[in-house]
Amino acid sequence: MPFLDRRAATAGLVAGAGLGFIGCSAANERVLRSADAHPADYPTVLAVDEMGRLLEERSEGRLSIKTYAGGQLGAEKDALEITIFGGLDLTRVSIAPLSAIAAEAVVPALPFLFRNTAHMRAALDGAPGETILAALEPHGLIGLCFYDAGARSFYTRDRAIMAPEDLKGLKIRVMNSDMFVSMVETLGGDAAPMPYGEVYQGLMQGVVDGAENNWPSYESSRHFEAAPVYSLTRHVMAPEVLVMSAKRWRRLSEEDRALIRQCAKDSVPFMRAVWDERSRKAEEHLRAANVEIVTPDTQAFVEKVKPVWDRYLTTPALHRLADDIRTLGQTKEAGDV
Ligand code: GTR
Repeated sequence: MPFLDRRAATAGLVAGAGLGFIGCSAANERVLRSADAHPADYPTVLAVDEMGRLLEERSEGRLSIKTYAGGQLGAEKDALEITIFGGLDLTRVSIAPLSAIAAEAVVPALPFLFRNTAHMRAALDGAPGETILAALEPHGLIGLCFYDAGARSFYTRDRAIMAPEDLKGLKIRVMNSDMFVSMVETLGGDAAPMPYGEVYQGLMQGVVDGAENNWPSYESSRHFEAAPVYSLTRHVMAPEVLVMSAKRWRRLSEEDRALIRQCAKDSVPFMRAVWDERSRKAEEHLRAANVEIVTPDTQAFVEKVKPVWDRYLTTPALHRLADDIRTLGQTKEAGDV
């Protein structure tokens, strides 16, 4: 099934027309519209605001960014499709669902790939990160930068997940990603893809028994109210990515392209500082709230989920990319060359 279908193209037209930015009037060309599923005070939104501030300053007012937070332009899948179609200039999404358009995007979302935050940041700042961003370009998206998304853990309405077997019989909401479906099912659960904006109600009504996300999302979405058992499996560290419509990109001068790339890059350290602080605060708040937090031994999860890697690393190039990331920063054994 093509990623960009007719329904999405129509949605793009409707959203574009509604926002009044179909067409290329001078005023429209100055403001880049950016979508985000998170609320206005979430680190990803603040990061794109910061990028906009830098852009406006450095272009002396020629270019700026307006962010549409809180999913007001639709679910992430729709925002992404509209961006490819050209009805939206920028969108900030999780990298995971992008694997439907570029296979490389699955790699940083693989379970238990990154050892810790430093490892994740080093990989994304380096050659592997460049490769993944560049892989989006033939598909109508310019990958500008990665942002942090911490580690995702399972949360449920009432069952602690101490071992993969505890997922048995549970319907777990996942992002719109085949790999996530496969991961949850390989671990023994029942995967239910669902847009982020529908999860709270899904949990409340018992349509799903649980979901998985990082501390700040678990808190800001208020999912913790409906699913107050958080099991620190930390199974995925899929980063966020900021992408730009290649259609809009092609209308920019070389100079403005370079400026946009640089401003996006320069918003990353800002984002990381905001992210670290927000994660700490979210964890603190959730620990003080009525949330049961358990810490399972993750080794059984690591073992059980291994077949998922083979299922999604379908070419030698993808294997190499995953290997380059996995081995990055590992200290060499004595005798190694
Ligand atoms: C969040 C991420 C969102 C979205 C969400 C989800 O961590 O920031 O972009 O992907 O997870 O689970 O749908």
